[in-house]
Amino acid sequence: MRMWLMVTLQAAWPCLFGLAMQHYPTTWGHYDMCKSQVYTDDGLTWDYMACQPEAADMTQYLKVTLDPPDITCGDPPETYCTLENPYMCNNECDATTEELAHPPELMFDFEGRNPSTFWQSSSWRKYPKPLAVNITLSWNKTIELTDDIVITFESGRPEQMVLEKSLDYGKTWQPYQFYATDCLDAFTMEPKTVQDLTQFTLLDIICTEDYSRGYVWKYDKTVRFEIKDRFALFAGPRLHNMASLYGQLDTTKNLRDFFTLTDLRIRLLRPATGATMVDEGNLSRYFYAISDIKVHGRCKCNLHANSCVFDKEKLSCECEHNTTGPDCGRCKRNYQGRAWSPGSYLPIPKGTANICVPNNVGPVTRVCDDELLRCQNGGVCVNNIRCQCAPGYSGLLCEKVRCDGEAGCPLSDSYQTSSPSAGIILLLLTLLRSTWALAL
Ligand SMILES: [Ca+2]
Repeated sequence: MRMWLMVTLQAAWPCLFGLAMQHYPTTWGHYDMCKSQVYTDDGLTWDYMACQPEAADMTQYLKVTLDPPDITCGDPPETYCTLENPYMCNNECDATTEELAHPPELMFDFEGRNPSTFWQSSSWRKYPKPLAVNITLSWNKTIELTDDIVITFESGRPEQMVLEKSLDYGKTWQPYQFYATDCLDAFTMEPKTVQDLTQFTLLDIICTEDYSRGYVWKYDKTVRFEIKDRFALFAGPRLHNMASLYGQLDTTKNLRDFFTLTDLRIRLLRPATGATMVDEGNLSRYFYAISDIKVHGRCKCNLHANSCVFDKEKLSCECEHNTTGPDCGRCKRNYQGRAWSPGSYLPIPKGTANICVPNNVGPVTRVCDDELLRCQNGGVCVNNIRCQCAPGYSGLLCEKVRCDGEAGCPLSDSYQTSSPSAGIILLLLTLLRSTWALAL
């Protein structure tokens, strides 16, 4: 079992947390602890707080799917030319030879070696039919982005591309950003950059020409989706005011959802051509090749877990606060004393845990006992929280005769529900509850 970010010993946390705070006072990660033990008048108890897993490289946990599935180069083997020099044709791709194969997993392996490893598509040999490729990254789990998505091309960057996301495991898709050398021509959208966005237009979907320039810019190989610039609209240019961002994330569901996804899809629509005319005599100059994709984020656990495990090829939150589910999205059985709610980032820095509480806790919800609050008509008091009524009776203290008939209850039954004895019992119950409430 591959595990990551497992719960660290509670005792070690204050020390580690203190160190982290010293060096990175304003970064993500204020919410590392879900609970801590504190001394109160009642003795040692738990103090609960909002918590979330640390951000990580999410490409370790994804499944990649290509459409069309046979679009990877090398079957049959092909030789490619460079875009810059059509006579330089020494890029060979052969799926049957390890050194010459370019499978999709090479987009997610360790980078930093030279030459880099990369996935490559087959060439645009069917021109003028479009060379369209969808690369889908699936986590089978909701995750939250914490840093820019960065796609590094080994080929020229595409002339047209769309980055999309799904929040429902690939059933529906929404665009994140459009990329083109000419936004108007490709998508009938005015070109914009992330710098054009404001706090009010942060969720706008834009088309940018920043990442699609031709081979003149061949040393600039990356295409980005700018998460940090969007955060900076609330948190300031160096993200120094994260409280402001957290406050917004807490109160604006749309904003939180914007950075949340289960799948990403890179739709490559037109490869780099470096010119307005496509050289039909040498179509092996045109293809896509990607050496690296960076997706940094964290499991979405609704602020109810500080760790996430990867087990049986699936991520899931290690839920605290009496919650359960892959995203800690509901209360555990027997902990449904109040409606489930996500944790809250506010107040800074510990947030609010909004834990799930046991069903019927405390004296306020005491329903029956063997002295003053006796169950009526042969009912039995169960754990002081409910009367188990004899057949034919219902009500809090089994004081009512059950009437199941369609014709309604006979008059005598109605009378019985308001009989003096039941009335006195209910009055006593109300009085006792008030007394308890005052005592609290
Ligand atoms: Ca690589």
